[in-house]
Amino acid sequence: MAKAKGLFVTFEGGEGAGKTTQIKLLSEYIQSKYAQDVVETREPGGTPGAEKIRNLIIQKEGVDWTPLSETLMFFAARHIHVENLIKPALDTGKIILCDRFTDSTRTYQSYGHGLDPQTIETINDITLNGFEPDLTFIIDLDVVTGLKRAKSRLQNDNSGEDRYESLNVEFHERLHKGFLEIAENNPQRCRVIDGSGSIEQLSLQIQSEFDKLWAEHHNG
Ligand code: T5A
Repeated sequence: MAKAKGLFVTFEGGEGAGKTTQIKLLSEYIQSKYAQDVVETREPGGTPGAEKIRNLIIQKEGVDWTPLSETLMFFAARHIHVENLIKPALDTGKIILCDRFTDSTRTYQSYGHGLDPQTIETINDITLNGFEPDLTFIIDLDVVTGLKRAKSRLQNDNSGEDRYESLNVEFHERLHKGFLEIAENNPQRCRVIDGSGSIEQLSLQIQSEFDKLWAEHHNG
């Protein structure tokens, strides 16, 4: 596969880990240090069609989704997002910073809801044909602190998105284990960042890892 001109960086982790906060800070850093166009986006969502699917999945309580039907919807949204926004932006040299991607489906739908991991990889192959991020930050934070932070954030917005935050602590512990296993199995792509530090401490580590990726991309 030909190397894309831009860079695709994803942020993963449990609820309230600090992904959104760190995307904003890295975006500012890249624009000021490298004078580069940055696209901040999220999953599920990122394009009008994918945002409609987000509303379906996240905001509707009490519907009869199964783990497989939910997974198909996440991948339907992801296919639109990749084809209509991410790949065209990469082709024009932009840096994409994306809040969640396929690793969230691997953790939430498989470790969390019990779908066979091979089913997810098969759907991933059909939908994305091997397309993966250049770099993934996994922000690692203990579940109780993350849920507390997510709750306080939800009290200050009106998104109405609390479906996953409301699931039990054991569910979130399985996600936590899942993210760490993904990082262990993909050391080239994934960097685990300790989410218990201050916003500034995390941001400096993330900047330093991004600088290494930038140097490899331009010199290698
Ligand atoms: N989902 C998603 C799936 O099940 N499968 C999939 O395939 C995909 C793609 C939506 C939901 O969909 C599920 C997973 C999710 O449940 P989301 O919109 O990303 O995903 O929702 P959340 O992960 O819930 O997003 P949050 O906003 O809650 O978490 P963030 O973005 O990680 O955290 P952030 O930056 O908003 O910070 C939360 C609060 O903590 C503070 C912030 O100021 C904020 O108030 N904070 C810190 N405080 C102290 N120290 C730090 N270092 C801090 N960093 C941030």
